[in-house]
Amino acid sequence: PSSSAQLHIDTKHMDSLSRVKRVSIEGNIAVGKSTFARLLQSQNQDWEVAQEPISKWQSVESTSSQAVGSAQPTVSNLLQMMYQDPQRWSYTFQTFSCMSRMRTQLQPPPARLLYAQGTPVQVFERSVYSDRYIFALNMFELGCISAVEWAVYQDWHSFLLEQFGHRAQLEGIIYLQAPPETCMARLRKRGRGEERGVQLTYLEKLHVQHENWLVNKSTELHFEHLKQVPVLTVDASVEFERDPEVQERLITQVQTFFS
Ligand code: DCP
Repeated sequence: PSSSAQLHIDTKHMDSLSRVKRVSIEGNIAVGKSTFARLLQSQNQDWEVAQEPISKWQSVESTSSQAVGSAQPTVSNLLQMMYQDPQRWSYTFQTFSCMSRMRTQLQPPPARLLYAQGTPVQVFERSVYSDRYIFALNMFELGCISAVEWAVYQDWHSFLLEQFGHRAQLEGIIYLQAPPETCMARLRKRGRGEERGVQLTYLEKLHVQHENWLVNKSTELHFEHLKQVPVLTVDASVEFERDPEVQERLITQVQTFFS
């Protein structure tokens, strides 16, 4: 194609790209983010969920310095290592999880969203913001991330988002709110091995972090646009997985908010 035709196609492509809204689902561990995301996608063909890259954190490949070039790489479960020895592994885990999330959040939306009839929405389970303002901050406050590690984390996090953040900005946040006790019951029920040692006090701390950021707005945020992002708080204490009536109510709430 001639360069003017190419330019025309590129401009059209850019227009479709900028129509895609980016929304993240936030909430405590095991509150039901994945279920809710799947529900949204199944009810609306213009919505597409990007999965949380948790399987990558469960199998990190490495090679020991003595075995370079010869032995098979070792596969480590970094999520488990973090829960078993948080002082040693929290910084490493938070670095890795945020990097893998950054990759996910920077990926262009799938082609089918570019041709959506209505408003296309790309849905993320969590974001580079909850990584920092919920989990990493929490680990720092618990003393599992040292002051130096926290300074280093914040430095690269701010730098990367200043450089690439415009491509990862959110147009909305859905906060699934539920009492920590409810999340604890759901966590026990699903029985993810790595989370066996998680205590209620930990979920209570994470709950306060969510409330401070998304409800009380008392968390110090370092990105201007993030302070303006609209937040929809959804009551996720009701069991919505098998109740079509509750599902319909929640979906209507979300669709009204983002229309
Ligand atoms: N995690 C963490 N630090 C992060 C992100 C996640 O320690 N920055 C941990 C907490 C959980 C696991 O990773 O053990 C996955 O957490 P999520 O709450 O993101 O995902 P769930 O699968 O628990 O969500 P849901 O059950 O709501 O779908």
